[in-house]
Amino acid sequence: MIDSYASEENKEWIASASVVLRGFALSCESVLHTDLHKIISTAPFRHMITPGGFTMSVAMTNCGSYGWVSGRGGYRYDPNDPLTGKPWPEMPESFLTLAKNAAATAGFDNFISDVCLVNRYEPGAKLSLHQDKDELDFNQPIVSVSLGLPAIFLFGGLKRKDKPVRVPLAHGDVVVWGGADRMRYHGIMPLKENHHPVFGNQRINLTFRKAY
Ligand code: MD3
Ligand code: FE
Repeated sequence: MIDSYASEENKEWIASASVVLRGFALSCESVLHTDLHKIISTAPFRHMITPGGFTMSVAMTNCGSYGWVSGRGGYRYDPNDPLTGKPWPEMPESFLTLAKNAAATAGFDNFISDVCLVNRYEPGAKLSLHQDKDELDFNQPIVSVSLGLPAIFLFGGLKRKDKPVRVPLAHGDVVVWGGADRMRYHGIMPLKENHHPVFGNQRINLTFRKAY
């Protein structure tokens, strides 16, 4: 864990149980990049279909014991990748440790993630306001790692109509969401065209969850 995070000054609380840890993942960006490439060589990015029949603009893959999948039949966590019928790639140690350390820094001890959903945003891709409610235990936090191009995160309320707050997220930022904020509506604004020296013309988001 980075020393500077021993201090409360580096934690940007955006709600009572949600905190932005600016640059928390910077010290491990190269191992994350290497491990991400291993994952996508086995389980490539794909554009999933929503239950309503639309193709998502965000491309996704997973690693860990389960993966989040969407299709005409709805959303679910599946131990196997539907593209190959084989288990998702194992969660790399670098991912597991980063998520655990970030959660602990935010006050959520012993966060053992069993799913990492990997989202890839190319320019124009967005994620509409939604809630994450496919997990078993809503007392478990969610940890999100932003890599590559910056994006604007929309942080809404518990009702869809609540006006969202805009939170800019940059390469290396980690956000931990839990407790009272776990069921808030949230989304990502359409990604702007840009270039990142390591990740290129895209934003990668690692979303760590405990599904079961
Ligand atoms: C806030 N991903 O995969 S970070 C998602 O950047 C998702 O790719 C976004 O929303 C992304 O479902 C946002 C993760 C996130 C996840 C759950 C939350 C933020 C959250 C639950 C409550 C509040
Ligand atoms: Fe979400």
